[in-house]
Amino acid sequence: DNVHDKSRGSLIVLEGLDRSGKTSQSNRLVSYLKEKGVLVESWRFPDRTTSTGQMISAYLANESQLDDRAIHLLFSANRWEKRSLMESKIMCGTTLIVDRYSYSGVAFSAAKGLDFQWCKAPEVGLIAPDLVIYFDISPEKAAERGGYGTERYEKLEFQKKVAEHYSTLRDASWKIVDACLPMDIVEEQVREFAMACILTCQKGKPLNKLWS
Ligand code: Z5A
Repeated sequence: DNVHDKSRGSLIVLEGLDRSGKTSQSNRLVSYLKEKGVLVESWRFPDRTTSTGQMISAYLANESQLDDRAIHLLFSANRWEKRSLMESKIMCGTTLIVDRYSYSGVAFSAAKGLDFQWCKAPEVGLIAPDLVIYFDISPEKAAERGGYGTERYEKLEFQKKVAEHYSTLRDASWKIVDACLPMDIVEEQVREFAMACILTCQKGKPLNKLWS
């Protein structure tokens, strides 16, 4: 009985344009939660360590070419192959802080011109995040941050389209942070959103499925 009584962890997803600060804030949040005694792990998609992840990584680095739909499905498969592990960790009480998830999958592929609903379809049934934090920054401001590297999607015009698709995906449950504020202020807001979410999940909020 004790096993079933144990409260679950949360699935917290960070989304935003390239250079919006997700990686920095994910690291800060995970350290903070660890200090608070929360069981927590830092995750990111794509997970470049698996075999699908290696194909994705080569594609992003422009070392391989793939059909737009094929790469879309690889990104999705890269999440599906982690689904059951994510579920068991969450149900055993671990909170996952995840840098990018299905919303990136849809926003980036739709920005290439693929049909929006077609892009959502393979994501349906994955674990729904308990909280999505969106790091809001204009594509121009993001591009100013150290400039873009050589990865495939790091181009201003493309990031503008990605931003449009993110606004279509956004719903009332998303927490939006102004990613142009000083990092310490962003960090403070992210902590508050995360702590509130973790408490709600501990109190028994059910784990849902995405877009179903
Ligand atoms: N992709 C996809 O197509 N389909 C999918 O399903 C998924 C992803 C999951 C993976 O990139 C690419 O794959 C991505 C989407 C696509 N392509 N793009 N673009 P990734 O995850 O490997 O890389 P990234 O997410 O784009 O990470 P990034 O470039 O490292 O950005 P970030 O994590 O958001 O930002 P950061 O590294 O924390 O910060 C960037 C810089 O800004 C850094 O110098 C910071 O010190 C600075 N910074 C951060 N916050 C601030 C504030 N508040 N003020 C000033 N400066 C700041």
